Amino acid sequence: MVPSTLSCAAFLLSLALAWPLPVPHEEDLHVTDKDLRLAESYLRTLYVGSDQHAGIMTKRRGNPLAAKLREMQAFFDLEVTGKLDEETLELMKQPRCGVPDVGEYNVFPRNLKWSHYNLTYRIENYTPDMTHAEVDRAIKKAFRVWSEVTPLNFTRLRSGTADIMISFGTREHGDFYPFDGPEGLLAHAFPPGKRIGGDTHFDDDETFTSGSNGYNLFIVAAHEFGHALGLDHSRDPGSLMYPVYSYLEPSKFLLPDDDVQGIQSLYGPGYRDPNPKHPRTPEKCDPELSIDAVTELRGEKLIFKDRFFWRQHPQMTDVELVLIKNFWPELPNKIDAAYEYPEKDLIFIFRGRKFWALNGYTILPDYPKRIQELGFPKSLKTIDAAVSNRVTGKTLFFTGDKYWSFDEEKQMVDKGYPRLIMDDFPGIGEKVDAAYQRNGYIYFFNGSLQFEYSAWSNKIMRVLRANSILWC
Ligand SMILES: *[C@@H]1O[C@H](CO)[C@@H](O)[C@H](O)[C@H]1NC(C)=O
Ligand SMILES: *[C@@H]1O[C@H](CO)[C@@H](O)[C@H](O)[C@H]1NC(C)=O
Ligand SMILES: *[C@@H]1O[C@H](CO)[C@@H](O)[C@H](O)[C@H]1NC(C)=O
Ligand SMILES: [Ca+2]
Ligand SMILES: [Ca+2]
Ligand SMILES: [Ca+2]
Ligand SMILES: [Zn+2]
Ligand SMILES: [Zn+2]
Repeated sequence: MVPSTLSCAAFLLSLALAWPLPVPHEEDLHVTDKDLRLAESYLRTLYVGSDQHAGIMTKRRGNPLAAKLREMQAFFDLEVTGKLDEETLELMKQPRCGVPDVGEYNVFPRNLKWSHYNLTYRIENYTPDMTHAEVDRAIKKAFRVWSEVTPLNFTRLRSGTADIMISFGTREHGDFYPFDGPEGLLAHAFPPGKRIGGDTHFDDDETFTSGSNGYNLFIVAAHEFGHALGLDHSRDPGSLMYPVYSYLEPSKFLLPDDDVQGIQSLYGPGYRDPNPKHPRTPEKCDPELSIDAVTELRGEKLIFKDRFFWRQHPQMTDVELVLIKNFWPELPNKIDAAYEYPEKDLIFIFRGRKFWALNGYTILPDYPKRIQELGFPKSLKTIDAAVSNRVTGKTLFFTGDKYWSFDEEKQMVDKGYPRLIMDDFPGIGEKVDAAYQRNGYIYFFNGSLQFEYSAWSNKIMRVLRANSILWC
């Protein structure tokens, strides 16, 4: 085994600016020396395969870093420019695991897995950040994530050598893969094998917690144990094995389907899965796809579905799938409705009786507020959809079979509302899942359908599949 390719790390704790927001006025981008050093170290640590492996035998042509950069951009579904553009740089600043992303190029053989299913682990030392009991619980729970869906069985040893030796260390800690101080690298784990195989190290210059501050030890450990059992990184942003750290409340954690498929391809299913509901990442071209909410944001479209949204750049036909929490950690995991109010460069996001006002990444102070502050009755539990009608200047709120007209200037619901959707928007159905407007048309979503409605002539122009908004 060549440990050098197996080092696992995590990167800077910037609040997950996966793809930077378009700025209202394009600013000049200056790549600083610090950025360049970050990029170089990122690519050398995480995209090791292509030159250290193949490069041993064959001299590579061209610039190996540019080739690695293209690999990285392809892995993350970024535009493959081979240049250190802003989107790429922002992604490099995200906290993430440092196990290399390029499975195809890995030095160690594919399908490396344990040959016995009764694995042992030992916690060699502790972090001062948490009590011993908290660490023990987080580790045990992280193993349970995997044992519930496989025949694997994890037994804790308190002495001697276990298959998976777990320790906390800082900087150089005995395996020639030094950690990097606070932020950056979080942890690393070695794939199955003798001696160091399976071993999992946490960077104790991080603050590990059992909550949402710092890095949640359970989440980091569950990811690392995936490597210790033989999994590579996944490109599915909803998966646990996605390289970038994102917080999920441990009590609500369900192993995503992508990870279940991965681990079961190595070890098969378990005897009994107590939580058989494994969340699937939505597929944009699923013909049955329905949508939670849509809004424009500075010319882009954001299309919300479950824990995710797709970002659609105005000039590009491909879309990027992003976790809501990676963009706005304070927002809930699923939203009901969203609309943009461009006059103030704000978007409003609704979930249940609460709503948030956002300016780019920033949630305005004093939010969330309650929807009744907008003038809605106390009995109203949710907003289904919201859209700012550029033709009338009014914002429309849909809920059940009714809708309200809202005056942004006066911050008041207009008189005479709610009215029936059916009476004023005939043909679009008796409910609205999501709505947005563009060029004088309002697009209403109902299940897997989308109605293009002319706000000028008050009639349906076209009926489309909901997923045509994603270029399907
Ligand atoms: C695991 O199972 C193997 C074979 O069944 C056995 O030889 C070994 O002692 C077991 N190890 C532990 C730690 O239970
Ligand atoms: C797991 O291992 C423990 C201890 O060796 C044993 O008591 C238990 O029955 C095993 N469970 C399974 C599902 O193999
Ligand atoms: C809207 O969706 C509901 C079910 O989700 C369906 O019963 C209804 O017919 C749809 N309306 C239209 C106009 O397609
Ligand atoms: Ca080991
Ligand atoms: Ca670190
Ligand atoms: Ca909705
Ligand atoms: Zn990893
Ligand atoms: Zn280590």
